[in-house]
Amino acid sequence: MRIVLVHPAGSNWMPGKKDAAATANRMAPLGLLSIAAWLEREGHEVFVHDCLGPNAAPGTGANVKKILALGPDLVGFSATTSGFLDGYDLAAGLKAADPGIQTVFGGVHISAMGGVLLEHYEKIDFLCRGEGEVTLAELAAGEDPLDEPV
Ligand code: B12
Repeated sequence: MRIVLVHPAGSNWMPGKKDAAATANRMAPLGLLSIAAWLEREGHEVFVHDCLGPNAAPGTGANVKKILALGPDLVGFSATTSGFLDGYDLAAGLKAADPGIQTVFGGVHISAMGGVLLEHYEKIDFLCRGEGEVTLAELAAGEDPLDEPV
């Protein structure tokens, strides 16, 4: 399966406060890189798209185009609270262009908020709370991660 893992640029949602997200969020996305290594070992083709990386495109539309050009079957988004809405905008753009693309969100904001996000953000197909390596590998293999004994 072709999988793109996305690190959204992020923004400060707090009204009246300085937005330092483009500086604060500019870092190696360690969680995504760990998942990418795991998925590659499982035989998947994996790309990491960092919206603040050296070849970053400015804005949602340009990033959606870059992700689409990679021809993904599944796109995973890593979200801090700052990155969540940006990630969701990208997911919505991808779904508008190709409704067959599956979207999955993970990261600290998802671990904190949990399933309630699925009620409000319809372009998200799956959420992953906690560590994503095994769960995403199961999803990519067509298994239902919820079938696992807990
Ligand atoms: C290290 C760290 C940093 C480092 C980052 C280094 C780097 N290159 O990544 C530095 C010091 C730069 C940093 C900065 C900041 N941080 Co910080 N940081 C952490 C810390 C301690 C660990 C994060 C980490 O690297 N974990 C290890 C990696 C491997 O795990 P992970 O990223 O969580 O990914 C795993 C899972 O979440 C999941 N997953 C992640 N993404 C995805 C995607 C998919 C599709 C799936 C399925 C799963 C999945 O699977 C991954 C692998 O198992 C956490 C606290 C914590 N214990 O999590 C705070 C934390 C993430 N930081 C936080 C904050 C607030 C900040 C700052 C805003 C602080 C500031 N005021 O400047 C900045 C900006 C960060 C930002 N993104 O905007 C908050 C975020 C709160 C929130 N609600 O979003 C946290 C949770 C601390 C806290 N409790 O308040 N941080």
